[in-house]
Amino acid sequence: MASVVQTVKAGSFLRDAVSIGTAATSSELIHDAETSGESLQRHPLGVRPSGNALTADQDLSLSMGVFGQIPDSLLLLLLEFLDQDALLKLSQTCRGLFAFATHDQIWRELTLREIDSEVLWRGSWMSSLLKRSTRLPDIDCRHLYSDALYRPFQCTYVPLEPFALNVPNHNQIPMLKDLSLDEFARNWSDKPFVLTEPVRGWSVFKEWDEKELLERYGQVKFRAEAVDWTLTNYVEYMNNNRDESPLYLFDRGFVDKMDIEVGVNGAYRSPECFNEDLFILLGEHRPDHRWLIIGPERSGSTFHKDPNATSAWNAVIRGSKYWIMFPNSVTPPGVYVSDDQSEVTSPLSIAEWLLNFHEEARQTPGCIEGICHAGEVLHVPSGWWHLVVNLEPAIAITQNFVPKSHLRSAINFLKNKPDQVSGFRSTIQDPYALFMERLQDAHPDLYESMQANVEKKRKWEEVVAAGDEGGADRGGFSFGFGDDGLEEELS
Ligand SMILES: O=C(O)CCC(=O)C(=O)O
Ligand SMILES: [Fe+2]
Repeated sequence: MASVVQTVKAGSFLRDAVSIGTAATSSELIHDAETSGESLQRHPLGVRPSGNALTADQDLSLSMGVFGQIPDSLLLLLLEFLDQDALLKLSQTCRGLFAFATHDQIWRELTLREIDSEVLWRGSWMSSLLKRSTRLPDIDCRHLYSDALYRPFQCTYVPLEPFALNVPNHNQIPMLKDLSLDEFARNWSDKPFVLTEPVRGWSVFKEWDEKELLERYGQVKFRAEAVDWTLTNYVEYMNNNRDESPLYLFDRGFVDKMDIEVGVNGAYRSPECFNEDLFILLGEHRPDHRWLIIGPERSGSTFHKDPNATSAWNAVIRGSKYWIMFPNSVTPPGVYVSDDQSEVTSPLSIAEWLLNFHEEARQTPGCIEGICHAGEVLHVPSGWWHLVVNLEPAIAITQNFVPKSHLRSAINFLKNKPDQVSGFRSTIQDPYALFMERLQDAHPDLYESMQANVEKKRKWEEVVAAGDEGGADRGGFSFGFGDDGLEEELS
């Protein structure tokens, strides 16, 4: 599931991607970064970026035997295949291999791969897996030059605020005090915006903070990427980890787990302007559509589109989130998408994307950005790319919905991309057929107009196919219906 863009809610699951890597950094560059105010954390063992090897008179990789000849990022990948005993033995062979075999990212992979049950967080993945505190001995690795080891530290400590500041005027996400259902349908269903006031009456907004949640739900298990951890354990992790891409709590079952009511008299409710939601017709068969999101600073979601061509709102209860978004037709810089959009590859971490692509992204036409603060709700229109990063520890609730203006996109998605449809229970064989049946019962007029649309598309495809017969080469020009193209062309 990891790399299928449309089939996951959270981009944080899309991290099995290619590392594009930051430019090799020399010690002079490190110095410059220090004076320019960029974060410059010394690697705990003193490992330095690979550029330093060019002028060095010592090199620890020369004593690593055959391992010293393998590119550092490949070596890390190979070490991920070892078990904990082998890693510990290897770490005792020489200083260079000590740095590689104790690299905490490897221990994270090992833990997440090997341990089914909950692992008690002890401040690092290595300590947590070994079930004891493992303060690493102070071994001097200043003469080990490795971007693969150094870069995650650079990314972990890079300050995020500068990326969220000085947003150019034309990129600014609109901030609205309030919006009616009607105004939303008329003018706003295709545009990102932030509602600045809707959350204030919610009891979750008044009551939820870390302390309160721990008291009430400390022993409840929530999903954080591939693991189910108690909230107490997750909060320990959240407050004391150095992961470049922190594990993100993203739980779709929170309403039941926390035993809360949703709606007018409930703990929270959808803001009025988002209340038209045609996926309600699916009743108990509707796909996953609401999530509790908790994460530390630096956690967030890498670029993705929301599932099944739905729109979403995202309410920040605590903390703040920086959002950067692009319309359907603009693939964000640094993101690579397969033709059918089922595969998305982007740099390994959010910080890495920010360091390498944020500047270019900001200048790309269509870019929309802004900060959503506690008490505010952000709208993500159907089909929009978005990357989100928590600027401070954050709690949020998000919900997906299908307004009438995006009904065609959702239907086309269910019909034409069945392999990318997500969130339905496995007992639902044909989500498209089920939805059309429900639509026909509840809104026959709407059903008719959607059917007419499908018929127009079928005829169009016949015409195009006929034109294609004979194998004429049309050169560079191609003309077809994407999901949204269909909507634009035929509505
Ligand atoms: O809060 C986040 O990390 C963003 C979640 C998201 O992608 C969404 O709500 O659609
Ligand atoms: Fe999303």
